[in-house]
Amino acid sequence: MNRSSTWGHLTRRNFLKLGTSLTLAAVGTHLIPRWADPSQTLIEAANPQVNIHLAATDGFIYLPGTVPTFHPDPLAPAPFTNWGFGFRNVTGLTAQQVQDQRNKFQTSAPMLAVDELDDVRITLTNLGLAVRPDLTDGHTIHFHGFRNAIPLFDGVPELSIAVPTGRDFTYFYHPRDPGTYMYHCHFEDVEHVSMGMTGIIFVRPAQNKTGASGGPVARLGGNASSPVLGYVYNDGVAPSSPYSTAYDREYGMFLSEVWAEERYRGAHIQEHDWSEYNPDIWLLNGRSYPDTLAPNGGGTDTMTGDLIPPPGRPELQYQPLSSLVECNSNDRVLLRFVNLGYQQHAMRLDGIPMKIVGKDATLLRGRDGTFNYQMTDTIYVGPGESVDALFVAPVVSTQTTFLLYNRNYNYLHNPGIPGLGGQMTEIRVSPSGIAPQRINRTMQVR
Ligand SMILES: [Cu+2]
Repeated sequence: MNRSSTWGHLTRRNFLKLGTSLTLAAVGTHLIPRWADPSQTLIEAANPQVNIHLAATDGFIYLPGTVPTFHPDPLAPAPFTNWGFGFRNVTGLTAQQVQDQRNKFQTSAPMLAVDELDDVRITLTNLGLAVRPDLTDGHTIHFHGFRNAIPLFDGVPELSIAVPTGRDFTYFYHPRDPGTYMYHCHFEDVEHVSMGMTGIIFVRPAQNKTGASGGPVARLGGNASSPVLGYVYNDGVAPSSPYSTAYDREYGMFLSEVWAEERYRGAHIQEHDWSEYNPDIWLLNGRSYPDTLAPNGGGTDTMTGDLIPPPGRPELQYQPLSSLVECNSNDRVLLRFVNLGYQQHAMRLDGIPMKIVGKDATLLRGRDGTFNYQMTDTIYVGPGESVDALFVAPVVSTQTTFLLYNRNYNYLHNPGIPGLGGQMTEIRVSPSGIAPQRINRTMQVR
């Protein structure tokens, strides 16, 4: 029998054609007009558009201390000490300025903040690796924890695409779940994450724009005179409630580690063995103590597109994120912890209790509505996890310093240097009105 010529009086080919036509007729009225439907345009216009442009490349950073053979790396031009990979915020730069950022990565990556229901487009440009042009690695953006990702925009190259050297790709997200997330490159991800292609992304709740239970619209929701800077989640309660997630100040705390041997061997075209992972330097927002206390970088130079170093600290040019927390008595302070290293960390704040209100971009509230917040002096955060913790600054009569530090003392030093280093920063509480009203002092992009 000729398989292609007879299915009764219908050829197989014609049967398939008919099936396709019927299927299109059935669903086409839903599919095709979707693109032309004016209501879609209205919905699109109602969602604020956020366009972010990131570049991925390599470069050099400064880390203190000495690890024999491996750190500082003699390949690093003064005042820098270690090679790495990372992202840069190049939003609004000219094409030439973007190209000029090759070999000028930033760590940790730019902190990104978007609003619930924003239409978020992040264009990633791969500028290549200046130190290892023999490596043709792609790069991607993986929005870790994002609940409604589709493979195309999930940044896992085995399942979708990666961005080759010299090319761009635009990722699209429509975030519906507020909270603290992270993003990282997923290409050769053990290496690219370890090399520094990691950062924090927040999704701010719709409650910022609406208030809740008679509470005010937040300043981050557009009410410039609001006493509330923002809400961590859509908590549905008044700011006076003990269950409110309202806050006056906001700080990201990004935890990672550096294994100096890996950085060195990569730069010098040598092999390393991941099973020997043995980090030497522990970082908060890309710096180790006491550099964690140095001010933020000065933003982007509009002429060159280069990062402006913190005042008097040229070696921190590519580590622009301070971890110093400054606040006034009775301020409600939000700490957004993210860990994208490879070790579990326990961050202790002596003298001020913290209230954990969210974990992994989820408000700690049961299905029956019961709030399950936790009071603690120690934040446990594993690799790939986030924790949202609020504290109320104690009433002080003179400026008082509290320490936020890794409870594992092995992570509280810089290699070869006596004394404290590593994952530690200070919380400086001033009497009311003294600390400058620095909000979002670690924020680099809206
Ligand atoms: Cu990468």
